[in-house]
Amino acid sequence: MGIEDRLNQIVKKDGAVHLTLLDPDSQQPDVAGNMAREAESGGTDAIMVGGSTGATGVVVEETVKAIKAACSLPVILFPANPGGVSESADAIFFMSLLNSRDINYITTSQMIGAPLVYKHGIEPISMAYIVIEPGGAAGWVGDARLIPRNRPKFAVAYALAAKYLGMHYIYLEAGSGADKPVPVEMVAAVKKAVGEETKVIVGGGIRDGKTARERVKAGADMIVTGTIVEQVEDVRGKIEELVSAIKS
Ligand code: 1GP
Repeated sequence: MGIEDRLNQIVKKDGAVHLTLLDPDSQQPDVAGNMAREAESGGTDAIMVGGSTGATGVVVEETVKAIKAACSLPVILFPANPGGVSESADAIFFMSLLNSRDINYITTSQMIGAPLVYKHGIEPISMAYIVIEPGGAAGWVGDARLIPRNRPKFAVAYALAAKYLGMHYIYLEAGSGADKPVPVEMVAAVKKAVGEETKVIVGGGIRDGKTARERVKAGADMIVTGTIVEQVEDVRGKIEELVSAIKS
């Protein structure tokens, strides 16, 4: 079974998926491996690998290899550009930053990276990336026309456009380390519009079980946490808190 089918089955069975994001630019590969092992024992469903700056080439490849050696979870690439493609990963969020002003982030990087994905046999998971205020590094680097927090309609319109273009996943991103996560009203409006089949991922600024649960209750199918995992000493305990809060 492919990774996308596996994630969708977990959504069906448990009500939601938890994804742990590790930025290869934030720690050495062996440390990332240890964090992934702890996250696995805490119950996370897969490891995402990527970052807005400094997450390219050898550093990505070595981080993916260390994670694969340390745990049995699928590794999904979350690249900012074609340099974020690693041949050792299981899958890639093959994404387009729909609200970018820069065509590089909408189709050009995808055109450059697609032959690599094909060559290495990495499973592509088609995903729309929509950046919401405050947007963080992803918003700045990706030159996003940030969706205002009080305009769920704009997020819905992008999400519907993504669905009609054939994208399977919609990622609502508030930006890594955001002081405010994506508003629950926006998550609810997007999920209502796109329906059950199109999966909604929410990330950016989620630090505790309650915040994660509120977004799952509103309709998020998958929750991404990165920064908090890098900050806590007890990675396993933090992941357990998040996972138990979102799984039914
Ligand atoms: C960033 O949405 C992810 O791309 C995760 O955000 O680092 O705030 O958990 P945090």
